[in-house]
Amino acid sequence: MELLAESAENTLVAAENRVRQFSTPDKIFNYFASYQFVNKKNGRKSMMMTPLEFYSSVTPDCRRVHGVGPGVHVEVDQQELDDGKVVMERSPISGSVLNEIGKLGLLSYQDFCFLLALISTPKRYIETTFNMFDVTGDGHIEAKEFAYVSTKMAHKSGGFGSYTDTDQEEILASSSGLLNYLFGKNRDQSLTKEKFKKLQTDLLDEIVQLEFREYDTENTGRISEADFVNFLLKNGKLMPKKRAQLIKKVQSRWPAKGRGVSLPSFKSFFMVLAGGQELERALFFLDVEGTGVDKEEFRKISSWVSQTECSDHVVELIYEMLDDDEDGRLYRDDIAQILLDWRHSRGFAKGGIQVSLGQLSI
Ligand SMILES: [Ca+2]
Ligand SMILES: [Ca+2]
Repeated sequence: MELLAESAENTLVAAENRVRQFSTPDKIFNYFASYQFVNKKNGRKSMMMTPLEFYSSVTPDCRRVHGVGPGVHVEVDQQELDDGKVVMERSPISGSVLNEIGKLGLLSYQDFCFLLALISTPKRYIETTFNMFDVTGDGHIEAKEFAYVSTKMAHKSGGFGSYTDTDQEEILASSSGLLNYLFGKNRDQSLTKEKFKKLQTDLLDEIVQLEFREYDTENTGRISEADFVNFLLKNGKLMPKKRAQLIKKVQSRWPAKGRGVSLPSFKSFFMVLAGGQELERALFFLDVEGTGVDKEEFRKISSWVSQTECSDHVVELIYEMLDDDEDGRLYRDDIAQILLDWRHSRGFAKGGIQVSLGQLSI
């Protein structure tokens, strides 16, 4: 029986991985959102998700919360929300920002697009992102500016967001937990650059911790080297046989009682991967002679991309996996595909702020 349940869950996990990887953001949102908010005043209905459903929608292999699928939802109205009748799964992380937002309401599609953009934009460019929202350039994002830009950003079927007065009224009056969190229920608070940056940091911290706990089920603070390989290669185009080989290789170097990977090391490499093409570009830059980069150079690049110290052990692991010819050097091609797959598997490639400068894009 248990085996059967497990294989059913594996099938579901694989199906959800495909949704995250191949669907457009609106379809991803509809798949994971389990509520339909009914506005009793005008009869309008809109899909909404819980903060943990947001986590699930950007985390491949997620088993904490599963999507309900398109067209499946529970109807709620403002009264029911205010009365606390919506029972949401809560995040186990202490000081959880997802729970803080959840206490104030659900997430709309615009919220989803915004949060996705926030976590998939490299920290180095967060000020640029802030400036995009601060339309008036006075150093504060007001609720109106937020509504305007997030609607423009939201991908809608039939083209990107258009924006009308009705949209603005709807959004500002909506029960969005994120708007309540950022601008207060009366929409009279504004968002400073500091608060904006803090939101990105807090969100990423929590999402990374939640994902780490998917492996570290007993909350020991470490995961095995093999789990780290799984985390890196999730959904990659790598053949299952090749993946199994890599895991075996890593396991034989660091057997069950190996050192393991700590949460800070995991987090710092998550940031490297989330940094878009930064790592690839930096590798290319340092490797103009085409001789590859050694471990120390790789560690330096990774630390600089993630803006945190990348651990020696993680670098050892990466080389164990990817340095096929064992010359102690990695080339751009050794890592480019993994990086790309990793971002695609969580929809980051669709959500990040895109900036381009001539032929260069981030
Ligand atoms: Ca402003
Ligand atoms: Ca090599």
